[in-house]
Amino acid sequence: MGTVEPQVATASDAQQSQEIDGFHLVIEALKLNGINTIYGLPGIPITDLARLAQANGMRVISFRNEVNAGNAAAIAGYLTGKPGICLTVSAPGFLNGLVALANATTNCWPMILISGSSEREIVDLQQGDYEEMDQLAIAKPLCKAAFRVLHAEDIGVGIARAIRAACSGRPGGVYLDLPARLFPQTLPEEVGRSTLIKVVDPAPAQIPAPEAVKRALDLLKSAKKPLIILGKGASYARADEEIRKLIEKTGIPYLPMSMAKGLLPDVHEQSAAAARSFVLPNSDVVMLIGARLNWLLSHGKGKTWGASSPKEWGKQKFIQIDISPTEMDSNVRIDAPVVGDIKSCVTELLKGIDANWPKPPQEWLDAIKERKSKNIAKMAELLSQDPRPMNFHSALNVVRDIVKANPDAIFVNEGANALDFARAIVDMYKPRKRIDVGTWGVMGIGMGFSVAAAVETGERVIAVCGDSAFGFSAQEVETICRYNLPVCIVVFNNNGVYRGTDVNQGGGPDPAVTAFVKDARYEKLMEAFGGVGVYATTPAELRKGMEEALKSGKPTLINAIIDESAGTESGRITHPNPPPGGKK
Ligand code: ADP
Ligand code: TPW
Repeated sequence: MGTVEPQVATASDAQQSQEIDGFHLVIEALKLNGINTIYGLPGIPITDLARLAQANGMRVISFRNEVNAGNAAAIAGYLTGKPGICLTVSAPGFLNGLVALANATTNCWPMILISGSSEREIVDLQQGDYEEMDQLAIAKPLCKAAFRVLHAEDIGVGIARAIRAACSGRPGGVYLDLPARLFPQTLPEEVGRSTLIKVVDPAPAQIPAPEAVKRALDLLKSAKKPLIILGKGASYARADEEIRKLIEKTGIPYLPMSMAKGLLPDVHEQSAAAARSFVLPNSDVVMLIGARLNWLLSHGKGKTWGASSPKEWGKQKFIQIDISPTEMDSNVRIDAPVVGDIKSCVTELLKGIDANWPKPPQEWLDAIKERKSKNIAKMAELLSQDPRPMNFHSALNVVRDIVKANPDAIFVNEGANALDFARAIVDMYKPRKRIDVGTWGVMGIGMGFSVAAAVETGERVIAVCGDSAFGFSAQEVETICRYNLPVCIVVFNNNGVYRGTDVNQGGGPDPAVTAFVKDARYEKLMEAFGGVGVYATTPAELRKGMEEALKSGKPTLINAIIDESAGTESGRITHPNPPPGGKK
């Protein structure tokens, strides 16, 4: 391998002489592996790769900024289980895409960032090539794996390795560096095609050890106050039926993490979501399925878990099902680790759960039920109010109804208050329908996720975004219009980050750091590109706008005017901004 000299040839020369070039080998290698969509942004040296991909039947979605193309690829990976592809130009385009690649890796989603790059000889001697950058070295620490292909005959291996690295074990982001000089290299057509690899079983099942399964079952059976927590790894694993059976056969209450909402319908009677702050500190045995004990679960200790001092840590016993063995004991002791893929693990657990399985003590179930009813009644009271201007609750009450009436639609959600309240208020009814800011709480996923959700699923998309969050990817409204995607964006406009009421504490003429232009007309952005813009100041206007958008499938942006004083700092996050003055 590695002996073919680079040739100076164009794509069309190669075809005439029964040769195949690097461009076509990359495209054929992707297609051979069932990858038919590329999210990217063209430019040197990958413009022709994108053109030829389109010419050869791939769907190529061109964005206005690579960050959004990258986010689209990342969520395409989550939604399909196949790596989402993002294609970028060298250096600056690559760096934009890298943000999303790092985010995909953090969230355990399969994605491949393919970037063109400058010539190795010049980059390594730092002689100042066009968009020079040692991209492979920069990508490596930020993703799961990184590869470079220098010779056309290695393209098949490069893409196969990238697919395997992205999908197998704990999924993640992979960087694939394709220098400009690779693309025009040619090989005899037959030789070239023979080097391509169709990856067999890219995400092999990982069966858990029988003793690990037994340990977990024994512990679960002994519980007096058991709880199951479902994370987005459980949604990703597509073990929907097995998980439903596990929950219903054991009768154990469960909590869905944000993107696991809908894995079972949120209205399921065993859902303890409305009693979260009761079940976490009071449970005795907790089974985590595809959820990490990171900040989103307060690291499994502290006040949230009823264990304020280190002495009390481990008050709960934990069972954890995860494909990554090193996830175990990352925050607190895991008493029964079950390492394997979720489908295999839950299937094995189900074998030990028969009709004689003891239901959780009624006292525990009643206590949860009581808490739930109280909190649901409190929420219903808030949702029934109809203030002017709208607040988060009255606007989300409309969104909640619309999502209920359109359970197949994908719900994209970002912001602080717009996120936290929507998570609590908007019920999901089917698996993998809610996609949001994920593990990092990253703003700016809105439009990239919306585009990919529409492209990959063919369903309607509802995106509820805070006005700050929306601004990060707002330029992709043009992309949504260009591809005529059925996306209904609802911007919760409260004139700023968190809220719009802050004032400059120095008293100068500049606005406060969190304040935006008052009463900005975001809907005109959509109208500028031929979509439908709606200005909504009442729930009735919001409802009408959303209903029409879902009916017509036309790109729509609803500027929903929210009371600028309604939001709280950082939403309801458990990690507030550190306060000034050294106070704890
Ligand atoms: P959440 O944010 O919803 O709590 P996390 O992203 O923290 O979820 O956790 C997802 C976990 O799921 C990761 O630890 C990952 O290793 C695991 N995971 C992903 N896919 C699978 C799978 N197919 N089988 C087992 N574990 C998986
Ligand atoms: C990439 C920090 C967290 S939440 C937020 C920012 C800027 C915006 C909140 O205001 P928004 O929502 O969207 O108007 P709402 O409903 O509260 O009014 N940069 C990145 N990610 C994060 N998380 C931030 C900054 C942040």
